[in-house]
Parts: sequence; C-alpha cells; structure tokens
Amino acid sequence: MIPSKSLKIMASRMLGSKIALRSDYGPFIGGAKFIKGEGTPLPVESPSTCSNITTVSTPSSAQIASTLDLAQLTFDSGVWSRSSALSRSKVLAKLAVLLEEKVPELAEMESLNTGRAVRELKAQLGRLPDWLSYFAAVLRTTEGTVMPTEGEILNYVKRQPLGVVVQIAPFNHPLLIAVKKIAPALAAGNSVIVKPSELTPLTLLEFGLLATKAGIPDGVLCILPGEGRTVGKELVVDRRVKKIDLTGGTETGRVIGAIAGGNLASYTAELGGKAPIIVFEDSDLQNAVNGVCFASFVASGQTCVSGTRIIVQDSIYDEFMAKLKEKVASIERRMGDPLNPLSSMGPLISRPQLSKSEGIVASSLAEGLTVECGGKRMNGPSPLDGFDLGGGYFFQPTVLSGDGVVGSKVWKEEIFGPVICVSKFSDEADAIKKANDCDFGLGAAIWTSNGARGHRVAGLLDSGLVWINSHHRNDPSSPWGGMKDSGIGRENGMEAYRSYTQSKSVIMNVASEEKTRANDDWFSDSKLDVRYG
Ligand code: TXE
Repeated sequence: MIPSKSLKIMASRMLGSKIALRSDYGPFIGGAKFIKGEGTPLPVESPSTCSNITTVSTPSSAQIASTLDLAQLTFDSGVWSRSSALSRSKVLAKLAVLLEEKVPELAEMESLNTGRAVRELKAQLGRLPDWLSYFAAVLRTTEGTVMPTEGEILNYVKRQPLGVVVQIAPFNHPLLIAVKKIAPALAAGNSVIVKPSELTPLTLLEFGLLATKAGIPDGVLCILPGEGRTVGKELVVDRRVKKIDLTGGTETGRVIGAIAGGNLASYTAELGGKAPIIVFEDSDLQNAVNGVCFASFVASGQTCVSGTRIIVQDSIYDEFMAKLKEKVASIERRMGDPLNPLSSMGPLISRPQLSKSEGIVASSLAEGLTVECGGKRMNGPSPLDGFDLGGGYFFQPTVLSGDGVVGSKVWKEEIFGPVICVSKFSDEADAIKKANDCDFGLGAAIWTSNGARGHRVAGLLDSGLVWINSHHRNDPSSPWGGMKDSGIGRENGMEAYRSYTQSKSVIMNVASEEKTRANDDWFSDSKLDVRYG
C-alpha cells in the first residue's frame, strides 16, 4: 500500500463555522496518517446544503485483502492480543482522555457531515469517552473462573480474543455506534477492522489517528471507508473474520447474517426499530409530551429506538394531541443551521431518506390517515437564523393520526425520519397488544406515575430496551439490542465484552503420581473400575 503524502489541513468556513477538514482522508491502518486508497473515491456531502464537503479515498480490493492480512498478522504477533490486560486498559484509558479533548471539534465535524444539530452531537459525543473508560475498567476488574468439577481436577476458564473482527457502522450516529463496538473489541484483544457508513466516514477516521496517539499498535484498529456493496462485502466474506458486528437496516442484517453463518463467524446485529411509546392517563402529561418529542425527533427521527408509534389512553388523547402539536410547532420554529447551537433539529441524511419521509406521508393520506402537523419538505429561510432550509434535506416534524393508524404502512415500516403516528388505547391489555403489534422489538417506552404498572407492562413488551418515564438512556454498562426483526446479540456491558472473547477451559489433573497410576490407567489389565471422563 502506498502511504499518502503529508497531511494538508484545510480550514473550511462553512455554515458560519470553522471546521478543519483534511484533504487526504482515506483508509486508516495505523500510524499517524491515512493511506491513499486506490478504489473509487467517495464524495462526502453535507445534507444541510446538499454540497460536497470533501472526498475520501477508498481501498481497492487488493488493499482490502492486504488490510485483512495485516490485521491477522498483527493478531498472531500477540503485540495486542497477548499483551497484558493492564497494558490494554492503560491504552484505552489514554484514548478516552484524548477523545474527550477532541469532542468539541468532532461534534462540529459530525454536525457538518450528518446535518444533525450540533447541540445534540456535543451532548452525545461528550459521553463517548465513558465507553473507553468503562472497558478499560472491565480489564482491571474482570476475574477468571474455577469450575466446580468433580475429582482431583483443577479446571479454570480463561477468556481470549476471537481474532480479526469486522464492524459495520451506519450514518445516524457515526462515532457513537463505532466506539460502542470498538471499545469492547479492543479491550478483549482483537484486531478490529471498521467500515463506517459511506455517508459519514469523517469523524471515525479522525478517531483512528487518536488511537495511534494513545498507543494502539498499527494494524490493531483499521478503518476502511467505502460502500457496503464493495468494501463492506469484501470484508464480511473473508473466512478469517471471526465476528461481524453490524448496525444497519434489517435487510442488510439478513444478508450479512447469512454470510456470517456460512463462515461460522459470530454475529451481532443491531437493526431496525419502530418503538412504541405508551402514554397512560396517570402520567405527567407535559413530561410525556416532552419525552415523546425527544424520543421521536432527536436526530430527525433517524435512530433505531426512535419513538414512532405513540399509543395514548383515550381519556387523555385530545389534551395530549393539543400539547404535542404545540411542542412540535416550537421544534419546527427553531430549525435552522445545524451548526447553530440553538438549532433544534437538522435535515435528513440524504435524498433517499428524504424521499422515504415524503413517500410515507403520501401513502398515509391514501390510506385515509390525517396529517395533524408537518408532512412536507421545508423551504425558504429559517425563522431561527435565516438559514436556507430548501437548500438541504429538511423535513417538517410530522404527526399522523386516524382510526386506521394501527396496521397502516406508517405503523409497520421503519421510516427513519421525523414522522410519527398516534393511536388510542382503552386499557392496559389493549396498550400492550398494540405496542407488540410489530415485527421489530428494539426500544419501547411507558409513561405512567404508577410504578407497579410501569414494571408490569415493561415485563410484557417484546422489546430489548424499555424506558419508563424516559427515552434513549444509554450507558456503557447497560445492554443494548433488539428482539424479533431488530437483531441478534447485545452491545454494551459485560455481554458485549464476552461476545468479543471465547472461553478456553484448562483442565489439570492434580492427583499425586501414585494415585494417578492406580486410578487412571484405562487399559489396565487388572483393574476395570477406572475413571473414564
Ligand atoms: O442502511 P444499510 P442504510 C435502517 C433505516 C434506514 C435503512 C437504510 O430504516 O432507512 O436501514 O439505511 C453497510 N455488506 N437503518 O442504507 O444499507 C453500509 O455501507 C457489508 C437502521 O444506511 O443497512 C453501512 O455501512 N456492509 C439502523 C451499513 O451497512 C453493507 C441504522 C448500514 O447500511 C452491506 C442504519 C453489505 N452487503 C439504517 N450493505 C439502526 N439500527 O440504527 C450495506 N452495508
């Protein structure tokens, strides 16, 4: 592979902010710079202006193959895979500090690249060092096990890394999702190759450079930008890959799962969602409305746990809807330049995602549903700051309702946009039935002031994550993943760490030599009652 020429930092004055974008983004295989990818260059767009902000070089097939070779060689060398848990812990802790220092810069870069409001990203990326610190702490505190085996046997179980692992990340939370996967994988000692979304590769590539500074050896963390159907596919089919960890759409999840199965690789998949939010009549109504808006419109609805099916007790429906529409109008009034710290919500990531939101409104109208508010692509200057909303993929926060909402297209399909639907329920059993009436099972929320009811209903929802009087809460220690079509396996916590390791059971005979001779000779010609297993 050809190393690139020296780094050129260009100061880019965009959207009123100064963001340093490099001119040489490309594959990262360790070291202090990117290599020059020989594949098809990837133009990177800002969805708030629909304009190109930089171009990233991508690896050719030969470069992908040599990255896999490098990752395997590095793993086999033991430089990271067999280094002490303490030394890996120290490197991850240092990476947490370096990342923390860079969060403000990365948040602006990610806002430019994703169009998400910078306020959101500062808050979100500010949490990321916690993932590295958590897994650094796991390395210092995890203890081995001695099994209660019968007889004079010492049986201890060690956990060791898997080998080369591939992680495929989406566009919606480019750095958050990648770091969630990278931290446990590196902690466990694997060699990690990450493919960021073709739409949002920049902040993860910057993270690669920080990893080198923290002391991650070259070849242990590689980042290969590019399309899923080329770079992603060539990575996941390689038989040396011992685990694939994907966050993406359910269809992609099935395709990659079939490949992982064929190669007997481990697989974690965090896929689509259609989170229900049940609002009981005894809830604090304003808190519930605020919580629903946070759940539904943060990241412009482009999150896997986005609250999209709002299920409201019929006795409070009218009051809830009035308050909801008021809140939604206030969100829309404050949409503007995503880099404006006062901006409430950004555009969708791309034209196809915009079309999906537009299409679902059209088909909902055809199904007889009502548009309570929103429903259209935005145009003209922002009331907040005059930003040209028509120049980006901005879509109004949208609320749909109607008697036929349950079972309609918007009820069933993941839209990944700021489009939600609201239905009524009569009693607890009806609420649970409606909430579970879905192929997905990732996030869900319940709003109630009755604690017993909250826990009772949580236990009956088919969802991997259930919030009570809250939404989106995430923590490095808290398992994250879905049931049904929302995926397989869990991110975060000890479950994620263990999924990046495999056990090795070491069994030693500790009986004396005399006893062993007397009791363990299976083919003895004088004694038949010899232990077998
Ligand atoms: O996802 P894709 P897209 C859902 C959401 C969204 C839809 C499509 O509904 O509207 O999926 O989004 C890589 N081999 N979610 O097109 O295609 C791809 O390059 C290897 C939910 O962005 O699944 C990218 O890096 N890699 C979700 C990643 O997979 C492949 C987050 C996701 O892309 C590949 C994102 C292949 N054959 C979308 N095909 C969530 N759970 O949050 C694609 N990729």
